[in-house]
Amino acid sequence: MSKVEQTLSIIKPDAVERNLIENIKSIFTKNNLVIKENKKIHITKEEAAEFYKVHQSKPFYDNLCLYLSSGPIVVMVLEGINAVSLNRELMGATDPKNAEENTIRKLYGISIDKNSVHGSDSIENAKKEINFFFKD
Ligand code: IDP
Ligand code: MG
Repeated sequence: MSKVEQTLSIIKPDAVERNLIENIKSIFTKNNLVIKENKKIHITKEEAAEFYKVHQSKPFYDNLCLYLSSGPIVVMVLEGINAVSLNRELMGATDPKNAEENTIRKLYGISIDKNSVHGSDSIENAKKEINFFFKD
């Protein structure tokens, strides 16, 4: 089924640091995702902890929050047909070692924690995550 959706994408500090913003955005736009909102911000560890709350019981939670708040990030709302699953496909597997050829994480990811991008994993979470960064 094809449906126009919105999803949240984050370009993480490792990718911003390596000047990969435009390369990553062009992968989205070439694949029919429109960047509806876009901002470069630097969040606090507390904000990262709130954003990643679903992972609070995981052993990597503290590092994850420290990492997302370690430098500037770019947060975007992507819109298009099946945007949530399309973005996940374009991102590739969480661990860049397991990511398919030509996915963002295969091309640019350094490691499972420095994996260059975040993407919402469901329509419901996309709504929550978009609201987290773009409250109107
Ligand atoms: P996802 O980003 O592919 O949706 P999640 O399982 O939601 O992956 O995990 C969120 C983030 O937490 C990942 O992008 C990655 O940076 C980090 N992470 C996940 N699993 C591990 C791990 O086993 N060790 C270290 N970091 C991890
Ligand atoms: Mg996830």
